[in-house]
Amino acid sequence: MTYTLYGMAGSLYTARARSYMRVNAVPFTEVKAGSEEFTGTIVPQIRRWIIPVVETPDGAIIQDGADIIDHLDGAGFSKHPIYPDDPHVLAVAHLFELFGSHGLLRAAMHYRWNFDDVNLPFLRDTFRDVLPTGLPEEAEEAAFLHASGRMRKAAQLFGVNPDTYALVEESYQQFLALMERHLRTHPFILGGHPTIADYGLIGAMYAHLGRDPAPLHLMQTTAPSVFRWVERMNMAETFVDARVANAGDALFAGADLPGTLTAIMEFIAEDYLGEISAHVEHTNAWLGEHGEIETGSPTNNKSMKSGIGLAPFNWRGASIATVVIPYRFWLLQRLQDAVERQSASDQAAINTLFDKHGLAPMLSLRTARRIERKDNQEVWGAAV
Ligand SMILES: N[C@@H](CCC(=O)N[C@@H](CS)C(=O)NCC(=O)O)C(=O)O
Repeated sequence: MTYTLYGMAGSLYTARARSYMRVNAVPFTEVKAGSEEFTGTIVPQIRRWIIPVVETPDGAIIQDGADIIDHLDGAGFSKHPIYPDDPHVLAVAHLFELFGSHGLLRAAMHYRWNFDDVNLPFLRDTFRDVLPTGLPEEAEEAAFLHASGRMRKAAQLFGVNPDTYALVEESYQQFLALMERHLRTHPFILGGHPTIADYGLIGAMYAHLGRDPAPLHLMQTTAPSVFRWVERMNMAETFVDARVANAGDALFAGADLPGTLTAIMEFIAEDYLGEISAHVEHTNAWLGEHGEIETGSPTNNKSMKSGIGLAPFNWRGASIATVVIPYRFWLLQRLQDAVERQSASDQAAINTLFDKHGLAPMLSLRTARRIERKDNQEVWGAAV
């Protein structure tokens, strides 16, 4: 009954799936993505090099963090519901899933790749996970330079460049301070147990920002409660902390959410709404020029590649352009679909809640075609 997780210790999206598997005590073996098993057997089946991939005990193969978590949730592993029952809190959970898995990329990439004096020896070792085993030293160094060079380029595609370094640090340190304030009294983002909100955030907060030496130091010295949450998100044991014990297992409910949480929602509005809006606008213009795309055809998008180009927008006073990743629209749809399933009065209440915190457009921004997932890939859906 053992699962196999193919991934890498320093991979953001592997961290999301691994966190669910650890917290919920899923029996699994982790196999590095540089292994012959992964490149020779798994990659040909999913037709692209991408991690994480999970192989189930009966041989099914699943790529994508959200799909892996949903599959394991469906198999009954979740110790607590990972989708909140309360309609308001469910919508907020989806918001954090989207922001968590894509809104922290600038911080993650900056704090990994622009602190070479502190980070580089550690990264060189961590990247051995994606290299074939037993390479001679020189070949290993060449392969590391190649892989890290790709990632340094990817950082630029996410908007990290010398002109934005200071802004990226300002933004992340604000976020960290808000998270610290919240997690000082609440064990998880939405209350007493982890949900898709935590699993969305843990990718960047563990793999890069809670593991690479420079940002780990920042987290431990300025946000100790966030660091403890990162630890909790990587263990199966229940940990009772006197400071947060009163919370019990329950999640928040209703529209009256703690101020420490709504402050983070307002941060997301300020920091991320402009970017996702620009991406939707860019995509709709691009789709207008590409009427030939057939329904069901792959978006051919790897997260690090500029599948459908760069979208310009203003971020904290700077003009930047970032790579448009269709997968984000799939997560945005999950939020909107979850809201649309609610009663008319709950939908109105969620709108009011999102509007109050500057997030109303998150519920209405739509690409002209849906993104679907088929055979472990993102594909274009029908026009909406
Ligand atoms: N939507 C996917 C994204 C996975 C992803 O982008 N993984 C990165 C590593 S963290 C990757 O494999 N990139 C391909 C590459 O570097 O070529 C998921 O959430 O699982």
